[in-house]
Amino acid sequence: MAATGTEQQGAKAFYVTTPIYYVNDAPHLGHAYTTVAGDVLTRWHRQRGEKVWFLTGTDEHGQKIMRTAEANGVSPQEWCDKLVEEAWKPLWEHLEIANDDFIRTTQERHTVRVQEFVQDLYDKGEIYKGEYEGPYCVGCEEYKSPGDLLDGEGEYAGEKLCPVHKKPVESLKEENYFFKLSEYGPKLLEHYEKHPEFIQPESARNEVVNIVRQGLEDLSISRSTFDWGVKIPWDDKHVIYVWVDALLNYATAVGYGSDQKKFEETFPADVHLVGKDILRFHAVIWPAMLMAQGLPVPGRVAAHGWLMVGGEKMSKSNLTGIKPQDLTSHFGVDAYRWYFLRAIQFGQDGSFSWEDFSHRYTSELANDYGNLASRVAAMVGKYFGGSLPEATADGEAEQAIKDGLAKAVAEADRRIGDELDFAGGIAAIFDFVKQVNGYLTEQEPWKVAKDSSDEARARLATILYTAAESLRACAVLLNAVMPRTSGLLWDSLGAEASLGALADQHVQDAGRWGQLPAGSTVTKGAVLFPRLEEPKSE
Ligand code: ME8
Repeated sequence: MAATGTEQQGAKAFYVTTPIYYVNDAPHLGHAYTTVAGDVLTRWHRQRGEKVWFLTGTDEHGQKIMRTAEANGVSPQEWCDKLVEEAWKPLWEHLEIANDDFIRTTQERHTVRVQEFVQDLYDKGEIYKGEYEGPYCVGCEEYKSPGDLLDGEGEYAGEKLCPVHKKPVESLKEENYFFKLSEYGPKLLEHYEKHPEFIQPESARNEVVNIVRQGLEDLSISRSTFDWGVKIPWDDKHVIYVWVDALLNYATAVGYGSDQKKFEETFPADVHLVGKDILRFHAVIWPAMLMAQGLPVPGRVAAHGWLMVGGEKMSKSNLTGIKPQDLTSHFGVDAYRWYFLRAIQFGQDGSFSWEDFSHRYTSELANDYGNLASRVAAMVGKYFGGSLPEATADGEAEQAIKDGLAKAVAEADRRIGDELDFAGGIAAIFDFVKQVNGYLTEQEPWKVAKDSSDEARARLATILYTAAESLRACAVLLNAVMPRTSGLLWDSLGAEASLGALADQHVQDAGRWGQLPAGSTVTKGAVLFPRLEEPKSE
């Protein structure tokens, strides 16, 4: 049962964010990976009965966007509007992302508050004017340390390259405003020490701690050679550095400076989900900005690995043309949402392969899970006229299923809900699916059905009830990952009539046995995971 509005009044929401993505191009598999992870995490917490806030959006300022718009002969605003409306929002809708808000950094609710934030820091003496001279990568929108650059070869011989983009960096010499980031090193280290959970995974945490230990430099927070950005309020020849502008979305979107109640009920984020490429911004610069303002810092910055293609980080330039929609049209949206979280350990890099996806789809989704659902519905139809029978002959085999379910629930809840170990949590649920399949294979209900004695009928009823009640739990546990097929299964079990909406079922309660009442109307619904068509030739 969902927690009631009164219970939740005033409580802080479990607040999760994705990065706000650059709209210089359409979203690709990498962006969808983070956003789906956020969606699964927040759906899981909603199904714990918690109040939740899930934010995503787009990062629209800076030189990269400006240059892309110029190259396409339109204004940056026109470019962003088009991409957001025609590419970004439609993809999130297609992937069934249930975000509570979508922030765009060109919105006034954001820009005005960014100016106020920066003005405040300036008034507090945290910002000073100086000169920046050094390399800058427009691809990363980041100031680089000379020591991190690569020596160019071939067409780039004699130039210094960004280690991420493998393209020449630009040499900047500008009058800039600086934030006194260097002063926050000790405070940050103290925070990391006191809150070991602040940066996830452990390897990422160590990397950040090392960077901060080596000493931080002050951060240039303005640019003066172009104007696509939020103006520095006291000096409009400068625009605010795009990362300072972007990070603040996490505050401005939840009422910073405009709706104190909403802000207090939401901020700070419990989890900032990020790719490891932008961990430093979130785990060093962002908390330092908040500390300078006397605001609370986020609970956790969780960095995941990269989706790789051909041994390199998947990016707009090396995608080999695979779009999320190419995969969803072949495998379906639910399988897409499931695959990347199931196949790649969150936090580590992973490669996508069409073969691996097809293989896992067929063995785990279609054969193990989909078949189980359709076989059970078919047998309840055939042997009991579609009315779920009562279990009156529970024995050891049934107890093993109940125990297996209790274990799967506890493990999935801990791994997905707390540890962000999506692969481990999903595996726990699918181990249970396997166990139920094994149970049916051993119990052979199709053989028991041949015997019409009372004892055999009771046995058959018990076996089918056990399998259906197990499926009831699977629908609840998999709803966060695969909302469409879980809904179909819920319908096929006739569960809504007695238990209510699937999204209102609490995950931590999914193991309580006996929830699906005898007499429920079980129908053979749509096939959950149809057989795949011939794989496309690549
Ligand atoms: O960095 N594998 O935006 P961005 C996994 N605007 N995830 C990937 C990926 C890959 N190959 N490629 C991209 C920005 N991502 C800034 C963020 S936040 C205040 C500002 C995902 O469009 C991953 O989440 O370059 C990564 O961190 C993000 O997209 C970068 O998106």
